[in-house]
Amino acid sequence: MKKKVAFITGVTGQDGAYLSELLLNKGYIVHGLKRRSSLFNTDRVDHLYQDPHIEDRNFILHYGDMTDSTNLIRLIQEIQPDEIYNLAAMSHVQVSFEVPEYTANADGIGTLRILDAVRLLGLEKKTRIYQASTSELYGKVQEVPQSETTPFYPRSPYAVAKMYAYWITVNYREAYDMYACNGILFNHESPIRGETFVTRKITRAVSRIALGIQDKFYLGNLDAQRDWGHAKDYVRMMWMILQAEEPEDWVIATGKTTMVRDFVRMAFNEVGITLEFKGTGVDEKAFVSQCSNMAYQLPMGKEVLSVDPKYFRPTEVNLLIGNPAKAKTKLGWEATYQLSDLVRDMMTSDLKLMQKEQYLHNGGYKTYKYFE
Ligand code: NDP
Ligand code: GDR
Repeated sequence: MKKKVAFITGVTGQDGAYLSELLLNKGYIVHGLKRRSSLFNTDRVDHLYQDPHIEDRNFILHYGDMTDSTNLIRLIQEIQPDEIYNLAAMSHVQVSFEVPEYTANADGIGTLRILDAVRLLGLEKKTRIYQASTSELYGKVQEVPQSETTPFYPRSPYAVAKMYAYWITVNYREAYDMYACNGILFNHESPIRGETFVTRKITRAVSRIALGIQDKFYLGNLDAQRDWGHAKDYVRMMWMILQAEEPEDWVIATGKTTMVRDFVRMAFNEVGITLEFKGTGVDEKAFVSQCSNMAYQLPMGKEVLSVDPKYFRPTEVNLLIGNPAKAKTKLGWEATYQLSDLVRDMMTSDLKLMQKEQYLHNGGYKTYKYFE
């Protein structure tokens, strides 16, 4: 039987890496779009890499960029994909306030470039398209929990760009009868989550603090509430969306929400450290109140976390909680990871990574890597 061919933009990102693994295991040929950068940026997919001299490769990377139409058209023409997963994006909400125009170009118009390439090449009936939409579309709370029918109120240049991408996907589906779908995914994390998203920033910092190679760390809004799932569960649903009979839009979430502050508590609990939070708003801090694991003993009362207003966003999304009922009833999708499993997975991985750093640190090498 002829192998299915998928094209993944954003293949070097968190979701791109997990989705590539999933599709390769299902027997697909996977083509991925990677950006040229001055250093290798393929860490997350290096384990899938195949020497270009091998015949019949099933994992092939191509240089390209979401801001370059001719490149996208040429690649789609060459690859003739059965499925396109458009995951590429400038995906950091806070950074989008600093690079709004680029974000609109890559995340918004970039999606149009993919849809239009498929149309121009006459692949409307062959190629199915998945668009990585986001719970950030809901923004300012209109309704909880948020479902496919909840009105949008985007609160950042990122969310506004993704709103354009959402609607242009719907429009191309309706105007040209294309199989194009939005997955409205709530936050999903993993051990390979980008280092500046809040969960990974927390699990890295907690690991370093527990191992004695960092003193404390800083966060912004500790009251924000997010519906956090595991990326492995969510990429499975991306594939399921493109196998459904009809093209539709889907909310993917766990249906539970947690405050940033409680994610911090859970991460410290993984190393047997209990925290006490004192103060409010910009004056809030967290101190060690108990250490129950002999391997990670910190002085009682040690300050390990402070709020730094530089991480506050000009407009914030305070509460996200999704209703995945449609995905469950129509496609049988359910999250298999609880938040506690996710935190454990991330902490186990970051503790291992940071032990390497600790080794270098103890050997007198400077290991501090700048991260926001
Ligand atoms: P990441 O930030 O980990 O990955 C983004 C990917 O997009 C990277 O491969 C990046 O390349 C690539 N990229 C960025 N800009 C361009 C560009 N101009 N041209 C080509 N490639 C580009 O994101 P995630 O894997 O977490 O998310 C995947 C998608 O899902 C994104 O669109 C995101 O906005 C969306 N999303 C994510 C959610 C989440 O919680 N993770 C929730 C809802 C939606 P490089 O490695 O070179 O930077
Ligand atoms: P989000 O994720 O903005 O929801 O977007 P992020 O992890 O960046 O923030 C979540 C919440 O934590 C608060 N916060 C901090 N965030 C960061 N990054 N750094 C901090 O120091 C910090 N302190 C508190 C934030 O204010 C926010 O409320 C993610 C991205 O993956 C998007 O691409 C995706 O679309 C959405 O999830 C769903």
